[in-house]
Amino acid sequence: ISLSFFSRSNSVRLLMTLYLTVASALPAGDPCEVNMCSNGGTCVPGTGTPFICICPDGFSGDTCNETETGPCIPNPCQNDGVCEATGHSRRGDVFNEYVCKCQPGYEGVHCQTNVNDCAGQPCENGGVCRDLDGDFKCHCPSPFVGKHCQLRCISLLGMEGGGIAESQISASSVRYSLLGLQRWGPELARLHKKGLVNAWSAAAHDKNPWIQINMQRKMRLTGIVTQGASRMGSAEFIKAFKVASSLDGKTYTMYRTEGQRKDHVFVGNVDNDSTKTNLFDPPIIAQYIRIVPVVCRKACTLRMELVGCELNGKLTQMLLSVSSPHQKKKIKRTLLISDKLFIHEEFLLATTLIYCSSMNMSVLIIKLQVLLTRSIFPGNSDNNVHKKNIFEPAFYSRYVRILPWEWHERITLRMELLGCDE
Ligand SMILES: [Ca+2]
Repeated sequence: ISLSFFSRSNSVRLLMTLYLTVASALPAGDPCEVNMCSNGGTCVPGTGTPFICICPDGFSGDTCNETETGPCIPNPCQNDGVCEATGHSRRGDVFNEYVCKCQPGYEGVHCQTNVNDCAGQPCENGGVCRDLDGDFKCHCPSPFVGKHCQLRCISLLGMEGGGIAESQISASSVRYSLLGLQRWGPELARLHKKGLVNAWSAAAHDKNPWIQINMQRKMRLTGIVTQGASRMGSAEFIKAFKVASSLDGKTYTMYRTEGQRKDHVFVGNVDNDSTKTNLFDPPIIAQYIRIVPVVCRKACTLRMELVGCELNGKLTQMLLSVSSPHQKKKIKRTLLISDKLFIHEEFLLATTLIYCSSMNMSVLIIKLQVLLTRSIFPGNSDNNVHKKNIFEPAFYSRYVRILPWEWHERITLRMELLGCDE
C-alpha cells in the first residue's frame, strides 16, 4: 500500500518537475497574458510569431486595430461605377466578391471600357460623331441640324416672302438717286424684287455701309442668298462682304469659320441679277444679322434672302382635321384647318403658331383654351405675307386647335407649327 502511495506521490512530483522544466524553457511570460488584440480580438500563442489575433467581424490587421472596409473600399470600379459587395461575410480573411454597376456609357468588370456611342453611326448627312459618356454629339455640316443632323434648316426667312417686315430692316445709309426722287431704302432689299427702284443701296459717301435684319428673336441662320440690281441700265452689286451678328443689337461679332482668326469674306455677286448662295458653316445663332459690304461694283446695292430655321425646329408630323371643310353655306365659328384649304386665296386670323408637342392631351387642350381665351392672336392682313405668333410660354400638347375669331371673306388658312420634342 505504502509503495503504491509512494509511487503515486512520486508521479505527482514528476509531473510538477516536468511542468517547471517546460515553463522555465519558455521565453519570459505568456504572450497572451496581456491581450494585445484590440477590439475584442482573441489572442492565441502563435508558432513563428508570438501570438495571433483572431479578430471579430468588422476588424482586421495583426492586432485587430484596422476597421475592415470590405472589397468596395477603395472603390475598384472605374469611371464612377458603383461597387456592391455580394458576399455575406465581411471577414478580411475571406475573399469577398463584388460587382460594379457602371454609369451609362461604360461597361466591363470594372467599368473600364467607354462604350463607343458612335459605333452605330448615329450622325446622318455627313455629320461627324464624337463619343461622349453614354451619349454622342454630331457635328453637322450646314444646313443640317438636330441630334442626328437629320433636320434641314433651310426655311426662307421672309425677305422675299414678306415674313420679315419693313420695320425689321435697317441700314447705315440710303442712297437717293434721280435728283432725290428715287429712294433705295433697306426695306427694298428683298430677293427678286421688281421695279425701277428695287433694292437697297448705300449712300455714296458711306465709308462703312451695312444692312441689318432684326429677326425679333434668336434664330439659327444657315445661309444667305444675295443679288444685285441695276440702275439706269448699269449693274450694281456687292462683290464681297462680311457678316456680323448680334444677340442683343449692341455687341456684334464678325462671322468666322471654325478655327479661323480672320473675319470670313463671302464671295458675292458677279452681275445685277443672278443669285449667289453662301452657307454659314457653322450656322449663326443670333437675333440680328448684319451684312457688311467689302467690295462693291459701282454701288453697294443688294437684294437678299436669309436661310435658316427656328431654334426649336419645325414640327414635321402634323396631322390635320377640321370642324368642316369648305362649304357653300355659312360655317360656324369653330375650327378650320385643312390641307384642302391651302388652295384658297382668302386668309384668316391667327396662322402661324409656335408650340412644343408632347402627349398629355386633356391638359393640353385646357391649356390651349386658356391661352386662346386670354389672348387673341393677330393674324394676317393679306393673302400671302406670313404672320408669326409666338406662344409665350410654350406649351406641351398633342392636339392644337385654332379658333378663327375674325376673318376676311372666307375662313382660309395655311399654317406651320413650330416646336420641338423634348
Ligand atoms: Ca461613350
